Amino acid sequence: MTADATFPDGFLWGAATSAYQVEGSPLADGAGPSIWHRFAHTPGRVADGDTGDVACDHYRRFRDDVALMKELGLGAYRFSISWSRVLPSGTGPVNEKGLDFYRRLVAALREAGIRPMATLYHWDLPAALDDRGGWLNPDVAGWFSDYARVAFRALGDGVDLWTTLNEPWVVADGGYLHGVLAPGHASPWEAPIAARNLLLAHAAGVEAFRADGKGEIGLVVNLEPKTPASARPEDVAAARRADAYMNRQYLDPVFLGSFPEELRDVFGEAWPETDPRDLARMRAPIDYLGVNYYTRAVVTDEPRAFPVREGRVPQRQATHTETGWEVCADGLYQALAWVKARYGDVPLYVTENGAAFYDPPAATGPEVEDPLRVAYLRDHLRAARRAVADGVDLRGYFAWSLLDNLEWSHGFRKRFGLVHVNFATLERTLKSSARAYADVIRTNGASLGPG
Ligand code: IFM
Repeated sequence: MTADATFPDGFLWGAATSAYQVEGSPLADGAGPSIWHRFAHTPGRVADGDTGDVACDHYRRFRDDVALMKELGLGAYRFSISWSRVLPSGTGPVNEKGLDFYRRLVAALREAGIRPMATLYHWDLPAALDDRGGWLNPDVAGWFSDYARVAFRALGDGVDLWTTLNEPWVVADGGYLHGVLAPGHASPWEAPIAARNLLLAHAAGVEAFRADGKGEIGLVVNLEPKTPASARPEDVAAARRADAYMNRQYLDPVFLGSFPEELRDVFGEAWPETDPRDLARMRAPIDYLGVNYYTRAVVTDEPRAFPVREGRVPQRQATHTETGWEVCADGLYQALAWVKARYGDVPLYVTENGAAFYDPPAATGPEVEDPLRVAYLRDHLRAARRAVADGVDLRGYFAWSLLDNLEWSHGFRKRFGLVHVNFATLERTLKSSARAYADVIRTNGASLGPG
């Protein structure tokens, strides 16, 4: 395939969201609170005091949103299920009304000819489970697989692409090492424990799927190529540590059955010994890997950046997004090629890719012009196409995000959507990036031109 050709036949074109970021009505119909509900309602945790109480009101407007997806020609929609809607206390009685929301969503998607891709965990642990230790409690793997089984049984006829966890690295790093995301702990002792329990929960979910699920199941990780800023041994070592911490900490156990050695250096005494039986469990075979890609890092040794000692060298000539991330489309190519080189021919999806750029709070015309996002999308899709041309088994691409939504601790200010949301009126307006993406989908990539 030449780099100006279309994507392979059957390539899945989608867009993604997650429950707490878009749904709103977090306690409706018998749902229990999640850690994000609790975190967002704690003063000072989320910018501007924003919460997911209303968010995009997708819980009540999902039919309109599915109509928008159809208008754009999406072949798939990646969403997440809120655990505490389904099991308000995390374990125990099932809340059928909570499940009904997802039954209705899946039916509407099927009806529109859009394939549902469901993520079981996108950061919103039931608060009742956090009260029992959350991701630090070794029982969490069992709690997760019980919940997963409920979801597989209730939605398995409509959903054939499942994901256990979204970005376990962020859960442990933001939630347990740095405390900037729920549940807001900051402890190098807790982070490796949370990471192991996430991996064990993932594996238990896969095991439950093999007994009770239909279709395919995979894991979604966020990858960031780490390039040393210089040939200095200190910078080279820092880039290796950063790569081990972010990229290999989750994938080595899943694909190779081991943890990267560098993590002992990163965590020192806080790095626990691993039971070989746990490592064997974590290696449960998956059907695909989802890669979320946003940026890369040029790394220098920074002893004050405890515990990874990763300094990031700003690339002053590059464009940066509103979240401060360098735009580097080639990093997507590198991430995909790296997975193939290190772990073999795993079927891959880009499950998230996108950018927050400044868009106005209210649309003033029939469409919101977002030229930077149009260019971002074009360049990253070209990079994905080059990866396919070079033999990467990439089966689909999901833009992050379908809608502007609650960007976690940043609140509603950081807009990633292809579709603009006016958070005062909840009105949806297509951005020019949505139109450009619809063209890509319609032409299976040919509209990207050569490159
Ligand atoms: O909004 C998040 C999403 O929930 C997980 N991946 C990264 C996105 C942008 O920060």
